[in-house]
Amino acid sequence: MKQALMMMALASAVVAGSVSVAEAQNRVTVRAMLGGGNEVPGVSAGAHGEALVTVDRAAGTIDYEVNIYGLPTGVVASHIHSGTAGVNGPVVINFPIAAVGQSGSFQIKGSARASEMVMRPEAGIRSFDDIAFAIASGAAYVNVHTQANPGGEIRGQLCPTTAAANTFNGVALCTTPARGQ
Ligand SMILES: [Cu+2]
Repeated sequence: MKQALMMMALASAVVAGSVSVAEAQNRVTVRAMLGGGNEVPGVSAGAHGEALVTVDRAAGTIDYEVNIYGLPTGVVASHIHSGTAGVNGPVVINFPIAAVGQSGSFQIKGSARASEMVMRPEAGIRSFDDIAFAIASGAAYVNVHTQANPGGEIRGQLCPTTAAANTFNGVALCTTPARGQ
């Protein structure tokens, strides 16, 4: 009896383990530190920010939270663009801006589904998964456009913490320290 209970406990632990592995393979969270120096060409206006983006392939969603600090002029748009560090690329996700023209410190937060994303075949972006893999591997960036710098005032490359943190395919074109490191 005792042995049977142990076997049951072991079996449920194995099931629980396989569920969490499946979830990990479907979900990747990446961060970006946003600054004017990351723009191409660079901008020195003093604002900065941080973005947290979670790609969930099972749910078909990309959740984003962008904290912006000390923006001197009003925001006009913010996006995720396809492109590696140092390269400008096309918009793939347009963040709805609740208060266009807002300056200072504020947050942009939301969730996008595939139907709200922009496919860019010319940049190799033809599907939700193409966007998911670009974000998870460091081939996408967050950009904040303002009245003073409509081409982009602060930018941050979305990077996994390590190559292993990109559980989609293990590719990391850049890495960024986890919070607290
Ligand atoms: Cu943009």
